[in-house]
Amino acid sequence: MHRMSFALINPATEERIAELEEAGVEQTDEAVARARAAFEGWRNVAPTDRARLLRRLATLVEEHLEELARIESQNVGKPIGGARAEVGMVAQVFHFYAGAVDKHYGETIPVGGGVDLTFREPLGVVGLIVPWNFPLNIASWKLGPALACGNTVVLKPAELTPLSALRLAELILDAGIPEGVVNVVVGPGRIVGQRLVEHPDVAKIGFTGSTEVGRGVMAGAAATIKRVTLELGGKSANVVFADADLEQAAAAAPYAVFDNAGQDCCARSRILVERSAYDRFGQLLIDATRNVKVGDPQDEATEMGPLISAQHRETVASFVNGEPLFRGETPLGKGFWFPCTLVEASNDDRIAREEVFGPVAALIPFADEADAIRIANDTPYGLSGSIWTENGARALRVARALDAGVLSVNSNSSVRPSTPFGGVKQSGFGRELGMHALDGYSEVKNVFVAT
Ligand code: TXE
Repeated sequence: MHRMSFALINPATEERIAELEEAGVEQTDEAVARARAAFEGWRNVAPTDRARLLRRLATLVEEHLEELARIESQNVGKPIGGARAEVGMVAQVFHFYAGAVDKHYGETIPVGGGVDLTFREPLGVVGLIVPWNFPLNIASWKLGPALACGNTVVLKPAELTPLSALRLAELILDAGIPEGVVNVVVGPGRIVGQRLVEHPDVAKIGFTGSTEVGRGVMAGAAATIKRVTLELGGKSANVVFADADLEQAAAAAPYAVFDNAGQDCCARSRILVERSAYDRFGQLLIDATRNVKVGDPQDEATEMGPLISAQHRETVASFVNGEPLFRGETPLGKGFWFPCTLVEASNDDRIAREEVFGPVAALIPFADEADAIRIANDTPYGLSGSIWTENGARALRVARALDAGVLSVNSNSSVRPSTPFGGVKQSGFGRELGMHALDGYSEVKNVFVAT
């Protein structure tokens, strides 16, 4: 069968960086069959050996950090410094799950007439579907726990950004992980992704992407009662109280939105500010945003690169109508650039309701603590968020009241290898990272033995 080829573009230069052949249903089925064939072997590898192989993979990622960071930077348009940090996290994630292999075990439960045991069994072949914004990172969040639990994998990277996953697949073999345990299939979501969702031999789909496609994945998975973990969109709030360290909050706020050019599911793209501090914070925020260094991703000083594609830039642009509060500068010439943009909004405006996935933040005033909670929760999403206050009791009160899976107080940070990550409401369900992710890649089996 003739296979289509497609070109990959560097979003900062619009240059072609690679040409690949597109896989279809047939290649997807072959990959599932290979993963299926490798499953019995992999699940029976002694836990200490499985841990050793994952640790070796983590070390190989560290040894190839610069190369992987360059690939990611060119393919996604990420600033090189940020790309290095992301690849560093990938290594940490594999280290973490190497350590988790022999720490995730069953129980004995007191019952009458015998002994009752639980086992943590792998699911089988899992399909991992990954987006283009953090290609290698998000792949590792799924691969780590999937492999630690003894599953085999078919990984589908996003069509626009498959290069780092293909290089990782080579490192996985170099680490000594047997052939067939991890299979990478590069092709369109509606063909390869869809086939994984429908395939009767795939036990679970770990999906990160848009809420719209996630809805289809969940519906498609129903036919074979597949397990799904969905990490979807967000419209997270950055809640700034007047009693916060406003300088610190304003200095951090741009990076909570403009990091990865806003193409971040955790972007705190609604900045809620207590009315009594609104003018002062607004000015500090404009000053901080003006300082964000936008430009060549290969330049060590660059903090923000271009958007992923021309098409995506059009979508982002459609959100900004009229004169914004602030619009930054971008390089001229080639590249899918979009400036850092701040707009004043009400929570009912489109800009405050839909995920922009670009460097655009909406500033929204609130009256008091109750009003802040009401506005922050008035969204179909519930992924992340930040709370800025010097009042510790208030920080905890508001953290408990917000509908979100991941919150930070006086910080923007959302992800660490050891802590659970995921959403509530239409941001999805299931947890990645930390020990919690292992629950999504294993099933509890109960065995009663009559004595
Ligand atoms: O996502 P898609 P896209 C949001 C963000 C962005 C928008 C569109 O707002 O602007 O989604 O991005 C695969 N069955 N997020 O179009 O389409 C696809 O090939 C199975 C938020 O890139 O959801 C890719 O591998 N799989 C988000 C993955 O799904 C399918 C991250 C995600 O692509 C499929 C990305 C199908 N029918 C986008 N169709 C976040 N929360 O981080 C596509 N795919």
